[in-house]
Amino acid sequence: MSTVREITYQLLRELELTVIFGNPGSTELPFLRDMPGEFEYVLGLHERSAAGMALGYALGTGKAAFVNLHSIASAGNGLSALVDAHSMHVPLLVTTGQQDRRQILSEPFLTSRAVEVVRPYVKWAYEPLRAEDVPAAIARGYYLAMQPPRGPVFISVPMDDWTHECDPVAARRVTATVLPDPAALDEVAQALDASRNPALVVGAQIEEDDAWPETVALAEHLDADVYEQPIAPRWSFPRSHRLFRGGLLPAQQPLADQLAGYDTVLVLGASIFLYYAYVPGVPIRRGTKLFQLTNSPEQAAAALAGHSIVGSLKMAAEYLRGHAKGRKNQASVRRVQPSAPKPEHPITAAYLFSVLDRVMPRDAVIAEECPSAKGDLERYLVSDVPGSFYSVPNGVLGFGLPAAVGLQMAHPKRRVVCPIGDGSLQYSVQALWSAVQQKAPVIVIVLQNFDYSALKGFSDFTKVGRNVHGMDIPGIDLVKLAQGYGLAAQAVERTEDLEPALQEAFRSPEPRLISVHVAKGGQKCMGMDQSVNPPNYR
Ligand SMILES: Cc1ncc(C[n+]2csc(CCOP(=O)(O)OP(=O)(O)O)c2C)c(N)n1
Repeated sequence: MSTVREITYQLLRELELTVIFGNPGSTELPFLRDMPGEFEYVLGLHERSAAGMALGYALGTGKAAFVNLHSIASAGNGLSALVDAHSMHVPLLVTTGQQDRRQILSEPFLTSRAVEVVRPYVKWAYEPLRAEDVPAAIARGYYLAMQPPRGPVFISVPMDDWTHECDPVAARRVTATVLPDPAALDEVAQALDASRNPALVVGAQIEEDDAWPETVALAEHLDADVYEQPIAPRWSFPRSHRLFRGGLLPAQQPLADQLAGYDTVLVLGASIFLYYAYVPGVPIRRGTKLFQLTNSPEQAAAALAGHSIVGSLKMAAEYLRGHAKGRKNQASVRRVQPSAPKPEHPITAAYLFSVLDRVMPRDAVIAEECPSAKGDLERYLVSDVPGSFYSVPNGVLGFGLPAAVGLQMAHPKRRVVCPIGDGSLQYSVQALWSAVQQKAPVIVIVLQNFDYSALKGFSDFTKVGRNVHGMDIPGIDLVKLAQGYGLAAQAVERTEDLEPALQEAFRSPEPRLISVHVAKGGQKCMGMDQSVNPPNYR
């Protein structure tokens, strides 16, 4: 008979989970020993980086990624990556070691209560009751993780389980497409037929459900203006398209104002709505018909207004195009192109992104984490290719760099660029080392402004004032830091050095860090200024 360990590797092979992201400890060694040749172990020097690279890899491949962390020690350190996977619908199969069952009652060294700790942020958290159940639990976790909305699952495995004997577990096929209710879609089609001026709001689930072509076709069929969900984790519509109108603001009244001119609004694959600053109002102007198509029953239940239909975005968009009347000859206004920013000293984020847009390949992949420069990035980077933009919609820093490395591993033929703040870089800085070890040629562009500009901006926005400690981060030599991890790195101070530095990075087949001294972030808070009537926390 085979052991739990052998059966598990066989199952992982069948599920094509042959890349293992992790950071090892003693409780995982009985599993990790003598790893079969076709498996690859990707070491992260901190669990936020290990699980974060898995997150990027899963986003890039569109499949589940396997993670092996170390008892509660690692589950704690990696938790913020699980939170990201939860809010971004990313299928991660996370396993951790646990102490030996035979002595666990006495709570020895490394006893883990990780299952209880991670539970709110995973679809399933489990420690099998019998060693023999471990492979079947991993299989069950995999099918659940891949079921829309996708997400992380967590399985804790006592270290003595791997040597037990157990029966084989064959991989099964479990479908993952849920058809939306056609009768409910007919109602949407009727509302669209009766509409004078409909708008679409596009969300990340369009990419999750592989629905770019169907969404573009629907928008063109309806000749509807298209907005992007607030704080978009993915771009899911061509940004240079004539119907694209830009992003929605993440606050109640300003967002309702943006959509006030439309009589019918169709949200495709996003929540209704993701807010940040508290600016009370209404979710949508009274009289506007609001519909949500979502792959998430939770988001359907949580919507503040409108009718929600649960199911595949691909199916829904296709159905609506077939059943709603087409609209033609509407005078669609082209999106106003932002003016070219001037070269200034220090370099502005706007200038940096306008140059990057000129230099980068059109199919470049962006993993973004530059809080106060996000607005400039959205304005100046243009991409019309699916799978090109990733960001976190939950405010948890530490996502960008490891996600970029994982994305680069998943996309050997595309170039991944990681524009990241000098503060944000520090939350998972060890991923620089993994980029070198994995030969993943990520281009890390650090916006070094020596402070937490986004927090200063928020303080101004909400009248908290500037008398707050812990807002400055002077004295970090990012070039030396990167070189210490084995990365080629350079600093850019002058505008005229920026373009050559970027060009050289794209020419080089290796990972590289460019630290650009940029001006401190602006006064806006996620695109909002005082005109939106922000909350006053003074
Ligand atoms: C893990 C985590 N810790 C702290 C914060 C709070 N926070 C939000 S923005 C920010 C500043 C980030 O600095 P940087 O990356 O340099 O970007 P900048 O604000 O300068 O644009 C901080 C600390 C957070 N969102 N996540």
